[in-house]
Amino acid sequence: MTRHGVGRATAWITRALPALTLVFGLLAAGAFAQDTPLALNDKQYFEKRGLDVLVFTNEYNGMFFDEKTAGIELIHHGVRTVTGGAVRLSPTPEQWDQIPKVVNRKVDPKSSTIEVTLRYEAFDFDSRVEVTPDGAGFKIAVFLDRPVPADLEGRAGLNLEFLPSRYWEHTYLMDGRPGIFPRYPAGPTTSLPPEKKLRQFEGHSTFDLHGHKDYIEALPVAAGKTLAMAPEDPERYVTIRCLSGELQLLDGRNLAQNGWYVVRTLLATKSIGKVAEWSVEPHTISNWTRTPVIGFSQVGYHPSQPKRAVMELDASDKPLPTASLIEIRPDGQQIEKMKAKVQPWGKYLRYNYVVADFSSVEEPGLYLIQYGTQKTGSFPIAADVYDRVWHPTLDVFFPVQMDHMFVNEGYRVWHGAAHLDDAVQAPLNEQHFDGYRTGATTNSPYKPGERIPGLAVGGWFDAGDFDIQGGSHAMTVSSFVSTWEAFRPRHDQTLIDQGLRFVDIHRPDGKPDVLQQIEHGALQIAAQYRSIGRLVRGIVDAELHRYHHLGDASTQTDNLTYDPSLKPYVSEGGRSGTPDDRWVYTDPSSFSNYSGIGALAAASRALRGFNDRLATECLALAKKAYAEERARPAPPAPPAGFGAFGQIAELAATMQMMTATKELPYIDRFDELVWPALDRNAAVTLQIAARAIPVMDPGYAAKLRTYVEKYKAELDGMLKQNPYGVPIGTRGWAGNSQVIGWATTNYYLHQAYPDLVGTDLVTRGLDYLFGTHPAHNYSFVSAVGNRSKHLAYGNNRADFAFIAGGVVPGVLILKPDYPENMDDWPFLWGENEYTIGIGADYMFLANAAQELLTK
Ligand SMILES: [Ca+2]
Ligand SMILES: [Ca+2]
Ligand SMILES: [Ca+2]
Repeated sequence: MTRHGVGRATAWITRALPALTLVFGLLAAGAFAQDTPLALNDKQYFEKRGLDVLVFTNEYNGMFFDEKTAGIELIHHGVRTVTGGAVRLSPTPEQWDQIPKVVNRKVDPKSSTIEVTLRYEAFDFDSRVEVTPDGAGFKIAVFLDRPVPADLEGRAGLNLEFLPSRYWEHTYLMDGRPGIFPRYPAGPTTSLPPEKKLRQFEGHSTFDLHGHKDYIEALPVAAGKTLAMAPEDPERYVTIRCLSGELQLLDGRNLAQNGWYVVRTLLATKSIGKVAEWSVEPHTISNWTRTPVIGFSQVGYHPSQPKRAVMELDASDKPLPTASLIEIRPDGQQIEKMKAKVQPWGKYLRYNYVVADFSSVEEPGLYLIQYGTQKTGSFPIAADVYDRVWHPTLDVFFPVQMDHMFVNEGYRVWHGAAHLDDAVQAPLNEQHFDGYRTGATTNSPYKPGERIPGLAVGGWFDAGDFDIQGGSHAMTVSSFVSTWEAFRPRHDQTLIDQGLRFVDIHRPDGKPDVLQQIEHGALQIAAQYRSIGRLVRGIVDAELHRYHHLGDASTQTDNLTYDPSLKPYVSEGGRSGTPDDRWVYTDPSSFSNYSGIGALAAASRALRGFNDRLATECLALAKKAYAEERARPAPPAPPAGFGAFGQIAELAATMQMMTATKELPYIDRFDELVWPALDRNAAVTLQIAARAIPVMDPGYAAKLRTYVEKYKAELDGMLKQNPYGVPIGTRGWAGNSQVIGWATTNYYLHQAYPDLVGTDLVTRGLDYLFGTHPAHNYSFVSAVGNRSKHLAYGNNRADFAFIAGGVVPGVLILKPDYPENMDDWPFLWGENEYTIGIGADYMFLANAAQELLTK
């Protein structure tokens, strides 16, 4: 129904006025809401046409706390508009507020009930939440065996959270009293004394005391017994009736930009049994069918490459027999260029998929795809479609991520020179909120709290936050070097002046930008090895209220060296009494050290002839650290979360060392490590193994071939698992990075074994990234392709904006079967957060595809 197949309610409304009028007519006649009850399906959620009710099919996971993907949730006319249904302890819970643990989940098909027992360990507080179909909707009831603990009286409530972007520009009725959902948070809030504050994660606080010790809570925007949300919009209309007590409507964005609208009822106190109950009726449109998503590459296609459109269809949609490729002529005429037979693919997750293949059309021009009455946006077929697709990543995304620099673009300053007060040794036995941790020793020559010299140089903000993360930083440097060595892009659109800490976007300075970025990364890693002798785990804010910073990076700390003899928020002589200098988390693991060594060795090669002094120092630091690491008796295991790469970190470092030096001891060590690594996990090892071919003796490639043959055989099975023919991950962070890594491995294997691995296994990774994927068809690279991620979790997410060239994680598969990438709400990091590693890897893949298709 929408022009581009992106099923958004607002688009639906503006573009489907006649249909809407018809629906309102039906509504007035009372025939609008279906009376069909919800049914419990075999995937353990409640279902009817236009509505799914999930009850803790997804749980709060301890990793990043409240990710807005857990609890009672609604998928309403195809969109997950509701999350977080649970007993919660604050009116509008923040990310780091306490989350309940699911201690029991009971699905009873006989009574059609799902019941979960939730526990707050810190308060020894258990509650049971029961969801049962009721009329056209469902009931939620909360039961207690013991009364609400005294500390939580008037605080524990039944909460349900509604996605602001789907409800703003909409209205509500509370007991018949009309209101407009606040477009921007406008209170009300109240300040409360700190002793009333419930402990947040590990005792950290999201509130910047700044000498003011109170914290804030949201107060209701409206209160009453019955809330009709968006009664004007048949896709979003939900009625909630409170069967005891009072309903409150609150706006969580008053506390945190990623807050949602919350509907809440306080639990009855000093009693047991049923302490809260709602009747919830999400309205459904009769025979509603989700608009098909036509997946295609928003960037377009090289004439010689396969051109597959993948259509994602509602389970009750009937596939059409054909789809058309329409050519758009210079005179504006649209002419059917080809009619393709629509091939059924089958079911994947919750949708049906069909495929239309337009590969035979090779004539350059502008095209669109028509499926039924639905037309996609237009896209080119041309030999140069990949020429510039990586430029925004290098021209804009990476400059914006540059730490310790002032970054300008035209009339706009992205941020001032940040973190000039870096950095001090982190304390012992510290659990940080961004996953960092220290143990009983500092693993460095420095005492806790002591200044580590020389770190206010180079480096990139890791992601949508502002920390320098050692591991991803090292991989980014290595990835840039791969791009430089394989493709030598002399692209220069950025001025980077390290002496003045000044960056100007779109202003060439005569130096290749890739080399300048390698230099910027190497400056930080070399500084770490110079001062500490190894790669750090991270350099990050000590306090949560600073870490969650959004805005100009240079205002995150005061850029002044901490001096404990001064009072907080007082500065004097370039020193400050505010303890905001960032902490350095060191890392004793071999994995980490080898990652840093590999990056230094790689940088030393690329920087030779560009910055000889730094190149020489990088290689010397790498050699010294490599020798020390090899001499360690029993290196500790890689930290959790680094998966298979932990096992091959030494292999990767050794590959970089032997490529840099061509010295026999490194080559021998590589030969010793590579075969057992291939036997253990060929999929993660093959890329490094293939890259070593030019350095190894001629027999090496022949021996490696058997592993490639085996990989290819396994690949053929894997490619049948979904209609896109790429590996789609199912973890809590979406899998674009794995898709890029997989396609890049295929590029290296194609170089050495073209008879085994074809070029389509490389370009398909980009097709996926550029729009041929589930959920919607935006390109996952902001500002690349006709339509792309225009909202994402960059450090400007509070502005509902994007950073050109940033690459997002992509489609998250929410259990059990819902592929999601929110396109109107930037705050789900697992779907929308840019990171530096994926950006650099994407640049490599884009260059690789261009090379393959033009040679
Ligand atoms: Ca981070
Ligand atoms: Ca430049
Ligand atoms: Ca400071």
